[in-house]
Amino acid sequence: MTNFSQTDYRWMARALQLARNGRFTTSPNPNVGCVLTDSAGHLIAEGWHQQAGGPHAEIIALRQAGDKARGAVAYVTLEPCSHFGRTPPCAQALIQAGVKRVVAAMADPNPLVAGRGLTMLTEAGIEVSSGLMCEQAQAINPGFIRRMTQGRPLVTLKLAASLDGKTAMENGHSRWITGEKARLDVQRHRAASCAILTGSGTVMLDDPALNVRLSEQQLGLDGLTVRQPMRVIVDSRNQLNPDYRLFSLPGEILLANKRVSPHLFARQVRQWHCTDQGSRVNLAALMDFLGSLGVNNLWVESGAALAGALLQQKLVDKLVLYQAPKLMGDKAKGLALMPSLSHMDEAIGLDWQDIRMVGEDLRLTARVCY
Ligand code: AOF
Ligand code: ZN
Repeated sequence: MTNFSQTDYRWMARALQLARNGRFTTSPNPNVGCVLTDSAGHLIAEGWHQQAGGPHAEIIALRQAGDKARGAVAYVTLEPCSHFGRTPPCAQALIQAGVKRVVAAMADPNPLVAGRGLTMLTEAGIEVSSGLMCEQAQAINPGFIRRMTQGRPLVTLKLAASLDGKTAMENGHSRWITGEKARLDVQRHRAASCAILTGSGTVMLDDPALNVRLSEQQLGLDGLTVRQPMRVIVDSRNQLNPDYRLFSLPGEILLANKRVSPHLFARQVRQWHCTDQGSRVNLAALMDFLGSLGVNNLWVESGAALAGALLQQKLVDKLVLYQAPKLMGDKAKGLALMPSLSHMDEAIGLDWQDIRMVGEDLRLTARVCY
């Protein structure tokens, strides 16, 4: 186990801070930050990865440093890459620049890299250490890590309910349970997601846009454009037609249905079919498919039926529940449709991660424990 100095912690903390700047723009790539210092621990240059296809964090920092990179220490939040992807390997660039020491927070879970970057650097005579602030680094890229290790996105289910856990009146009326600040918070979550999932029931009831309506300025994006997450609609009974609002708004759409629709959808709408024995869309297969498309973070905004199905099939990793200071009564509808249970040990357990107020509402974040 390497002994890291105070200076090492300081600069890795800065690299992590830089990496987080990429949270609205890097996918399918991870968020990565890099700091270059001289051997006395003075800052030379810094960089963060902005967009897939663009330069990696190390390259931005190296370009900024120029000749000063010779003999420098590089702090990177992810192991430098060793492969030719959309861009050439960063490990080679660090070697060529004459960097003396590389400190990485964690190995790259991408099987194309997976330790090879660190080996490449070591073999070139560079002093290499890994694992500094590893937990914090992992917390920046949970979706990327999930997709690289399991081929599926990290799935977050968003729910909005009253204090008594109700999401809609008996007649289906549900607008608006939570306040404006909570809805703005949802917009930020959408913006940080690669795709948004809902069901045909929600589309037919609410005719939602399911897009990001925040500006570059609101997201703090300097010189970058807001990305519209892919919208994924589960339509097991082929009930949808192109007249719903979301189909005419810009951005990619994946329609997961039973068979090719007889309707003519716009070109940005792709149809995908894989049903299970009950002839419903096979949700596990859908997750694998989304993984293959490069979806790291999937944000679900659905009704109780799809929410219940995803929970029962153990496909939800995280819950974000906005809870309004309202009581809707026992006739109103609940959060997730599930079969009747008879013992407490059959209930789905949660592990609270964060509780805070967002405007007048509560926001509860929990990990789902199956
Ligand atoms: C790094 N630094 O800043 C990033 C890395 O297609 P490419 O060339 O952009 O490569 C993408 C892969 O490179 C990505 O899946 C991940 O393994 C790594 N990302 N690596 O050294 C960076 N963004
Ligand atoms: Zn790289």
